[in-house]
Amino acid sequence: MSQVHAGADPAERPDSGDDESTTQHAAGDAEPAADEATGENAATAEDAADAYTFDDLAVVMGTYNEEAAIGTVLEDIERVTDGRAKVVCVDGSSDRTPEIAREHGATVVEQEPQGYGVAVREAVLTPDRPVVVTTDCDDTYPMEKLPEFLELINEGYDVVSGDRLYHGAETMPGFNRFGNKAFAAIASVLTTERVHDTTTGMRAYRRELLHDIEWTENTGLSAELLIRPLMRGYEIREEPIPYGERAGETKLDPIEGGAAIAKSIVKVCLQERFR
Ligand SMILES: Nc1nc2c(ncn2[C@@H]2O[C@H](COP(=O)(O)OP(=O)(O)O)[C@@H](O)[C@H]2O)c(=O)[nH]1
Ligand SMILES: [Mg+2]
Repeated sequence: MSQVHAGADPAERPDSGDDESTTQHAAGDAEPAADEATGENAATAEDAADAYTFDDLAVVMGTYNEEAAIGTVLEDIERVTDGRAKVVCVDGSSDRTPEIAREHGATVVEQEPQGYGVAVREAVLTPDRPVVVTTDCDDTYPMEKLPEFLELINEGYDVVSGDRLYHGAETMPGFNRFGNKAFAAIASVLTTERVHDTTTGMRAYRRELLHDIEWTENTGLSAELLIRPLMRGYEIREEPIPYGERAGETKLDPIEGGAAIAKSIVKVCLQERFR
């Protein structure tokens, strides 16, 4: 069984009431994941030569009428990665979003708007780079964390998942915050691993994993992208991230979307359990 590794001391977690509620952080368990506390298995100088750089990184996103945010998001990626990350936008917009994306050198895949997961599945499968990072195109996710996400992949993790709830996610609408905590609780019970944020839009993945697993969910794709690898024994790391104020309007209806996500979590967990 794989373990979810916490990116910060679980004891310091603001919402941690007791030991049971904390993310496990196992020392000396199966390589290749390094243990942050001890530095065990940390990359050696020899490994560093094979380490992935920004030239191996793609940052991908679904974009749907995000002209209020896309300029900032793409500039942040460019600045943080020295313009070396490949950017893929799967776009269903009727505004200037795709033009702005092209002006910034992004690859734009045009697609009728069919929901979050249809776009993001296409986005994660498009680039031929070995490390793929997802983000929303709404300026809520910290592109400044890209170097750390890449570093954690270099340490051996298969998935690095940005945990918005660790720092409180004050900018998230209260209903969504409640829902996200509930999703994490349900997923933790069904996977028997403590996870803290199942619907985050910011994660890094090894490319092979994205192609080795069949993805079936739409609104629930983000949860699926965490749960299937977790239940198949991949090494997962949850890394605390700040979560910003959204630029532009949300594209997901909280009630309809929330119900779809809950359904996806139960379905995917049961499928993985009995596969
Ligand atoms: N291409 C495409 N992108 C979408 C669609 N639905 C949502 N998105 C994008 O997916 C990302 C997540 O949506 P968002 O509104 O931020 O959801 P929230 O974070 O739950 O509020 C954003 O970048 C949206 O533009 C869609 O149907 N097609
Ligand atoms: Mg968003």
